[in-house]
Amino acid sequence: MDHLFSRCIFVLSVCLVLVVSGMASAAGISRNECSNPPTGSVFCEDFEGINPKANFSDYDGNPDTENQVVTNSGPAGDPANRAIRLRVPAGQGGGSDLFKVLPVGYDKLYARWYFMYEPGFNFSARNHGSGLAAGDRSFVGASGNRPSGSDFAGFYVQYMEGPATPYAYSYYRGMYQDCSNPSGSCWGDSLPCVYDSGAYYCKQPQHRPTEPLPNLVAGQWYCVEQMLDMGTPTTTGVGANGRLAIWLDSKLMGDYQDLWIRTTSTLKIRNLWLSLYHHDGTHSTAGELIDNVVVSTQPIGCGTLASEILSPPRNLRIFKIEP
Ligand SMILES: [Ca+2]
Ligand SMILES: [Ca+2]
Repeated sequence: MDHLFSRCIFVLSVCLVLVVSGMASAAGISRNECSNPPTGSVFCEDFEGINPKANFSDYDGNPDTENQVVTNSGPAGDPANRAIRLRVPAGQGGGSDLFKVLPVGYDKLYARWYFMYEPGFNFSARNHGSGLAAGDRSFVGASGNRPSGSDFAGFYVQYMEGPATPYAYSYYRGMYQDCSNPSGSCWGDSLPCVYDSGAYYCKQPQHRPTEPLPNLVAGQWYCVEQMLDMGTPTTTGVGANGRLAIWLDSKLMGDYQDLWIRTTSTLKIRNLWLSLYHHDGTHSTAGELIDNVVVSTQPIGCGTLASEILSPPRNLRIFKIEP
C-alpha cells in the first residue's frame, strides 16, 4: 500500500509540474508546438529554433529589415516566445514574406497559423496575405489572369481595406467575381465574397458571407485555418467540387464546395506563402506577426479549441434539366 501510495504521489507531482509548466500557455497553445507537432503535420514552424528562417525556401534570404524573428508573448502568452515579424519598407509598395515549398504535392491540406497586426497598423492600406498555393512556386503572386486549371491556384487570407473584414483572395480556374474588365484582366475572387451584395461581383450567393464577418483589430492574436481540397479535375467545370474552408479562432467563416480549381490531377498543393503585401506607400511601418505555423493532412485547431467540424462533402449533385 505504501508503495502504491508513493506512486500516486509521484504521479500527482508529475501532473502538478505539467499543469504549472502549461500555465505559460493560453488555451492550450504551446510556444514549442513544433517539438511535438499535431497529428498529420507535414510542416511545422514555431520560430523557437536557432535559425527558423532557414526552414523556408525563399530566394531573397529574408532580410531582417523586412522579416525578423522577434520576441513577443505570442498566441501562447509566453514572455519567452518568438515570432516572425513581416514589415513592408516605409513609403513604398511591396511585400515581405516567408515561402515554403512542401516536400511533395497534395490534393487536400490544412494550414493553420496565428497572426497579429502590430499596434498602429493601418487597415486602410490595401493588402494581400498568406495561404496555401497549388502549382509551381514561380506562379505564386501572379495576378490579373485567370489560372488555366493546370498551372496554379492560390487562396490568401487578407483583410478588406477599411472595415478589415477577413477573406481569402483567391485565384483558381473558376474565378469569376472580378473578370469583366474591358482590359480582359481577371483579378482574385473574395471568399467569402465581400466585394458587394451581388450587384456586380458577388453574383453567386453561396459565396457570400452567411453571417456578419468580424472586423480585425491591431494588437490581437488570431488563429486562422484553411482547408483546401483541389477537387475532382474537370475540363468543363460541370460538377466541380473543389473546396475551401476558412476558420477564424476555430469558428467556420466560410465553406465553399463548388469551386472549379483544376483541370488535371497533376495540379497539386505545393506551397505555403506567409506574406504581407501592400500596393503602395500608404501603409504603416507597423506590420504583422505570425507564429505557430502548421501544414497538415488533418484538421489542426487552435490549442485546446478544435475547429468547427465540416459537414460531409456534398456528393449528391442535382442538375437542372432544361426543357
Ligand atoms: Ca513562437
Ligand atoms: Ca522572403
